[in-house]
Amino acid sequence: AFLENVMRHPVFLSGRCDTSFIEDHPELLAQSERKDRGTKLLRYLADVTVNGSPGVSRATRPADIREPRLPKVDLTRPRPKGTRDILLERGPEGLARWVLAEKRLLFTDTTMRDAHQSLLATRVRTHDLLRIAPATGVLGAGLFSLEMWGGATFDVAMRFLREDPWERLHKLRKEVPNVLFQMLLRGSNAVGYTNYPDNVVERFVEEAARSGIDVFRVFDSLNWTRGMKVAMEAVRRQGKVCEAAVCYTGDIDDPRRDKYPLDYYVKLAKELERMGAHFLAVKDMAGLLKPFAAAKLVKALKDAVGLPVHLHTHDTSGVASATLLEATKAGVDVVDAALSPLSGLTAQPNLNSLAAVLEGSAWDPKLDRDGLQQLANYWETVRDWYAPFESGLKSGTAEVYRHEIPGGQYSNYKPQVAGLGLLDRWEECKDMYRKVNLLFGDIVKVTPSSKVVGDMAMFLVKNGLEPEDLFTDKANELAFPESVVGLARGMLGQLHGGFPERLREILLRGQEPITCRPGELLEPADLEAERRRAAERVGHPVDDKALVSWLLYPNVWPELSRHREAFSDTSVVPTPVFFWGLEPGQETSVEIEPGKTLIVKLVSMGKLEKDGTRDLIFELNGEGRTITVRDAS
Ligand code: 3PY
Ligand code: ZN
Repeated sequence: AFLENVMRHPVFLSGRCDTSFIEDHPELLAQSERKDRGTKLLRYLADVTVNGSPGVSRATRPADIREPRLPKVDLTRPRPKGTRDILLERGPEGLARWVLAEKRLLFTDTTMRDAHQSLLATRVRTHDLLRIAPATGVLGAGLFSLEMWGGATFDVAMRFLREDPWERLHKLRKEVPNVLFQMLLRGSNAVGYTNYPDNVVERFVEEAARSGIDVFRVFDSLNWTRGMKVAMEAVRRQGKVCEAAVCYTGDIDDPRRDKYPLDYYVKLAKELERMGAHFLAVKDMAGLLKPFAAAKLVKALKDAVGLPVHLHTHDTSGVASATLLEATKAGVDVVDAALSPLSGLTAQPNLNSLAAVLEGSAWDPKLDRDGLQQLANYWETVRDWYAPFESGLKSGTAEVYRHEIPGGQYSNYKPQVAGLGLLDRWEECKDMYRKVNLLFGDIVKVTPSSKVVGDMAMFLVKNGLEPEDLFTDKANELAFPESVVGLARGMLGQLHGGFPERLREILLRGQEPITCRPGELLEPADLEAERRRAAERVGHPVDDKALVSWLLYPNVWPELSRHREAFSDTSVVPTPVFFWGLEPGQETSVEIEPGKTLIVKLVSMGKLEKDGTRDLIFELNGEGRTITVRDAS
């Protein structure tokens, strides 16, 4: 503490005192910092052991915690050349030309982002990603890209996992220098749920590009292309790959669903090509694209634009592999799939199986199938640790064609419904989601518009209402969810076909809707003033990345910072210990930085004292330590 005070002293910080003794002996500082980190980590372990981890019940601890087997790869040799080398040599246009010329079907592996977002509520931790990253760079060197960031990962990393998403990106990039890193970017909603000022979106893209993202899949939650422009241009300015997405909804093969016919997607694709996309993505976030429709859609898009077409879908129905195979026959260039243990259901189709099926065909992806199996074996074991976040869905379901809930939302909607005490009415909540979509005029549902539909559905079920009730006097007494009013006002952009007029009047209660781009109404953020505000809030300097975290998540990021102050960086704690703490007698090792490992053993847990605390006795690298913790359990 004394040293901490010295180091924080303004005179010391300004460098106006003679610090040569400390400078000559950096080992003293390092030792003291390490000791401090050790104590903070023990505090975390004591706290989680006694009080548990929020949202993680003790009952979900696997009886037998197995260690995954790491593939044996020779990391002393340079990584095999991969797609990132092509991007670095030829630029985004050169990469696109290379893809168009490839006969192979190329794959994006979504294991590190969408797959766990869709199956495990985005809870997979940096620790587990990082352990398999070096082997992924070797055994997965034939992949087009690894989708490993963006979407909900940014928020969940900070909010629930208490880790820094920028550090995740930075560390993974170091381990995988050869394969393209891909992220999902929600246009002017960046990696959040609301519109941000243009300069915030631009700063975000700049930092993400600088930190290692190569391919930005940009979409707008209403397919409103004006909402994508700022982000797309920012990506292009960084010299990175701008992959613009059309979000797929409805059914082009169903004449009764004529709001989104084939022509709607073709027009959008042409527009995105004009706006400067290097790649075109079809983002089928709920898995509604049926196999034969996929063939028609891909063919039409390939005829309409000169860009590589990249297909993303979800396997909620159980037939998404057929969709990918039909798309392959129709000439799709890249498809998204996930390693087998994190594939299927609300996630992507099975990469290992597809690689096997396509072997020897005209589209043979020429992947290292044995290698991918070894990666899959790792994830099979690791998934057990995330049991608390499983959605409970056991089989594919045709019901998705009715409710149209995106895969990434499904694993989130259910806990939200449970949180409102409505789990016994889960069927009703899913059906209300369908009804609300129709109430809004059949809209594109993807974050954040999908969240609005979910919010309204839960609101109606909770209040015992049906959509029709909104058109009666009952509506006057209701406090509608803010997100719903925002959508009706135009705060997420403009809906294809417009927002239903009568409903809009009811929701807005006299407020004027907007027709401009919401970002135009927001003043640019004063970045340096925000940096000062953020620093004041957390009591330490704020670098460029932390500033962006603050701008996007002004309530969540300070919590992460507080967690760090109290417990140090807990992303290095092994996952079962992070979620469930230690049992008396159990030992764990925590690598706090490369080559520096703490061996921690919980010797015993003391009884509950009158003041509501307990003493936990640990051994830290063999030395006895007692930590007193408040028992709030
Ligand atoms: C996200 O925005 O997080 C999505 O995965 C949308 O599909
Ligand atoms: Zn998805």
